[in-house]
Amino acid sequence: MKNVPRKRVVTIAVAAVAAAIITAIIAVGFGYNSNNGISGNMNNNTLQQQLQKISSIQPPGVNAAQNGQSISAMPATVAAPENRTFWIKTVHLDGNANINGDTKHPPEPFPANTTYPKGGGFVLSPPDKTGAWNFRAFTFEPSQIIVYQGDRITLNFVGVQGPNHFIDVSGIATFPLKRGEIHTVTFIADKAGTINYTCHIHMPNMAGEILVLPRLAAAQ
Ligand SMILES: [Cu+2]
Repeated sequence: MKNVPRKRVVTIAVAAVAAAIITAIIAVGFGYNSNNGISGNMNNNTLQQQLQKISSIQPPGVNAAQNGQSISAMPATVAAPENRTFWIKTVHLDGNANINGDTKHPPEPFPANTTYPKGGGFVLSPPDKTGAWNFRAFTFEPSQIIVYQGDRITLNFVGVQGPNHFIDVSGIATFPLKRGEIHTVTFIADKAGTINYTCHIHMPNMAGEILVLPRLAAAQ
């Protein structure tokens, strides 16, 4: 020690003490993690979350995103049946035109020779005194709904456009619906496949379908 400067000895001693403290902290830390129940449960939860993610991956052909609608309501996992509620509005789309045109629109001839499917779903109104004519198409909004087998489904039919409708939910319910009314139908989608909903007085285009996907992911 004779040749070692005093300052350096102090530095080494301080470093040794610091190392001992750090070692002790690490040792206590490991002991805490391995013996503490809360810490252990958190790790198990993380593992369960990972397993749930893996089990919720859907097989090819059951990709709901390909069907375009109601995607935002799709659950992340299909492990358990859910209550699922939809609001289905009666709608008519109107194409308005004028054989003479106006300042913003070119003249449009009346399609006098076009034929449409019978059933009331398409209505062509001839030009009035001003030359204005209209083509109307009835529909539901939404016209496609996707659920999983076993889900409890609530359909609220809302009469918004068109004074009268007569709606059939295939095999489940049939009822009239006037503008301003809401008619609710509740059922369990117990079979995979499709359930059609139609309006008898605006066919063939006032029609929709509920696509009931098999609960494959939950069984695997
Ligand atoms: Cu209708």
